[in-house]
Amino acid sequence: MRTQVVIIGSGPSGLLLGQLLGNAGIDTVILDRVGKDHILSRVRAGVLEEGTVGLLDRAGVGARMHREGLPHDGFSLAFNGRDHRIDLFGLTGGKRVVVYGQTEVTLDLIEQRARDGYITIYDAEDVSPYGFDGNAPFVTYVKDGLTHRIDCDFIAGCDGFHGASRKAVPEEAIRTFERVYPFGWLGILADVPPVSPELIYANHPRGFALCSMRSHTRSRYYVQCSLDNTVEMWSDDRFWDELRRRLPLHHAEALITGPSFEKSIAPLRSFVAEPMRFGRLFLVGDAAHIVPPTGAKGLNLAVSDVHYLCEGLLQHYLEKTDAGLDAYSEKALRRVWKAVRFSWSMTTLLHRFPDTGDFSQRIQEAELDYLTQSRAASTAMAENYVGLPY
Ligand code: FAS
Ligand code: PHB
Repeated sequence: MRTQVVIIGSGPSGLLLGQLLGNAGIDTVILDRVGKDHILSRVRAGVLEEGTVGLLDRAGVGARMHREGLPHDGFSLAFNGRDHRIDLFGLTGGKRVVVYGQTEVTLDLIEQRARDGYITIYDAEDVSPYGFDGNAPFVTYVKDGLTHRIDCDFIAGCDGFHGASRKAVPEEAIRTFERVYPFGWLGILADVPPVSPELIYANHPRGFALCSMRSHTRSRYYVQCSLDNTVEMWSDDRFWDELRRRLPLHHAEALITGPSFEKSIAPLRSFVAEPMRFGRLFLVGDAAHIVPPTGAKGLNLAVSDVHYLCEGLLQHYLEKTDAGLDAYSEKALRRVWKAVRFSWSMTTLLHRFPDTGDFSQRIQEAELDYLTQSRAASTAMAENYVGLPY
């Protein structure tokens, strides 16, 4: 088989890249090691920046997002028993975010790709990129016991943190930066109305909590937990009790609880691989960087990578220039590192670290107090949260 661009990974970055290229008449094949149901069973991000909304619209998959997504003009920071609203819309000159689950984004992209007849090969084992340091790259994979080869012009490594693309790069050609956080996020989904119409990020001496949602009837809640915890250690009752303890009283009393139908623990890390291009192999999204979900940046960073790479590939094929491809890694990394910084900053400000004693707790509370009282500091937080320009 031959195609123009092989995309490894059928998550949001691979699917969005495939859709944008397909809409421009550029052939792609997407390979994923698991099946569609597995991909759609993963519960991940929930907040879309305006840039992400715009690119999904450009890809022609924004209709359901606009119907079902929840535009949010602000969120609250809760600490010391009070909460303070960060007025995103007012502080950023009219920008907002949209609450719409990554699972729905992925489903919209999968369904559009199928309608357009673009090729996705699921359950592709041992996907391996080759020859990307030359002009004739190809990818092999195993399906139903048979080894297949796809020759192509370019390979997009959209296969996430644990994927094959970054691992195919010679060690001496790549530099990585990493910080692993000493705690995780225990998240649940429950069909109960959200405690607040906007998100609440809570700092508490017992640990961080986040109140989010997927709709007006489906809530997404998180509490910081120890890395040695398992979901089995957290009954629904224990979760709800802990969440109440970490919220200001008026929210704790208003909280509507019910049975969870999804419960998972996610570890937190900051990770960046440099560069993001190796000849004709381009790393995209989580394959190149990971951020703690505190700043709601993971999915949105994957989308801005797609924007830069798609621009470069369209220039290559339609304008016969490689300036965009040559600029991809530098352009993407400049935005990546700003989002990594913001996500690290939000995580450091809101979580209880092992060495967070009484002094550090007071420092966090003082910084939150300053941040919520200063228009300049709130504006800085707001413009990072809605998403820095591409
Ligand atoms: P993805 O990981 O989504 O997709 C990669 C795809 O590649 C997968 O379908 C995988 O099956 C496939 N793949 C992997 N290895 C392969 C191989 N060797 N061969 C073929 N295919 C392969 N972000 C937020 O903004 N907010 C959140 O709350 C949030 N929560 C998260 C919770 C968890 C547990 C995780 C892991 C991430 C979370 N994220 C969150 C970040 C997440 O949303 C990512 O940023 C987003 O999924 C990135 O999309 P992709 O780059 O497409 O990678
Ligand atoms: C979510 O709704 O899953 C979510 C929202 C905001 C975050 C992280 C996760 O910062």
